[in-house]
Amino acid sequence: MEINKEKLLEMYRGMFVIRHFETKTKELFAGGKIPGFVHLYSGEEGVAVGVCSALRKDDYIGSTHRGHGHCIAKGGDVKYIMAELYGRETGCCRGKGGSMHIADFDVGIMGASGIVGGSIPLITGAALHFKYKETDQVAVAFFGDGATNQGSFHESINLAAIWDLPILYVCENNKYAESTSISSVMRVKTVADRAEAYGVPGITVDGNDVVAVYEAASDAVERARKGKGPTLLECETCRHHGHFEGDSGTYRTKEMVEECKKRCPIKRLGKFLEDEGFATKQEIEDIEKDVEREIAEAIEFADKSPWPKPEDALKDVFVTPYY
Ligand SMILES: Cc1ncc(C[n+]2csc(CCOP(=O)(O)OP(=O)(O)O)c2C)c(N)n1
Ligand SMILES: [Mg+2]
Repeated sequence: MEINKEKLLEMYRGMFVIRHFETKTKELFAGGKIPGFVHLYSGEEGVAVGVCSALRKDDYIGSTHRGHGHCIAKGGDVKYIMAELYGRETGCCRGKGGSMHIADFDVGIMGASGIVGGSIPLITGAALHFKYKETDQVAVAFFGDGATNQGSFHESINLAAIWDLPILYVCENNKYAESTSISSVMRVKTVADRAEAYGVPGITVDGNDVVAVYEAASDAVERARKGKGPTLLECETCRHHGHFEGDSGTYRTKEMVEECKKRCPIKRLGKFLEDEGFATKQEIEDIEKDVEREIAEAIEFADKSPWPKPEDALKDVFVTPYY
């Protein structure tokens, strides 16, 4: 597949935006600026950016509790996402969703979910809608290795298989569900092996190689758009931080985390860009500086934004007052 300089630099920028957003989120959470819970995506950027780079704006994704990266890669504005993390009225869900519940229909983010495996049936429903309406849009379900032991995953992929729905099931296999190693809760060797049971293609790629993810996702997207049905795409990756901020991380040795950091998808693409003459060190630094400025503006925007009004607490939420 032809991949040009522009696309490569766009993917570098996309991954760096996520990394810098997460680095700042870590600091802001520790400083008490962000309430609730955060699950950082650092280390896994190659998956979100590789997959979303193969999508159109009108395609839709379903995301997870570790969803900042997916939403940014799909085109979510970092200003509104940061404001959402802050719980402010200007957030993309008016401050009512927070870190784990980001949605923005304008750019095809159907929604993230704090329920493991929760968004898989929802985005499968979007794929059914695309088929029914005969649009050529594609849906993507992002989920972790742990979610592949949820019934919602198995039921959804089976329905998508028999109905040939235009969807990609993208498993981010970071080898852990909280502190549980995937090898202790799955008898088959790879998550992709599970595809055979549903009669769909199952592919495993190095999730820290953004170009490999992009190429595999592009093939699966083309298949889906042509009405040939779903693909299960397993992306092997690892997270740089704990499961959530505050996790003591005792189930991984320091060496394992160091090893993971060496596999950084951003450093890897940066080296490739320089080695292959796609970009100079200076061009890469310029991109990084520009991103740092963009994130600083997003933080300032969130910090200065108003809190939601108490009288709006029941607006835009699925609730029937019983008083
Ligand atoms: C239905 C459900 N069960 C349990 C939890 C608690 N929980 C939150 S994240 C998580 C692990 C998910 O692991 P995985 O799907 O591999 O995603 P990762 O965190 O590794 O990205 C669990 C068990 C939950 N949120 N929802
Ligand atoms: Mg996992």
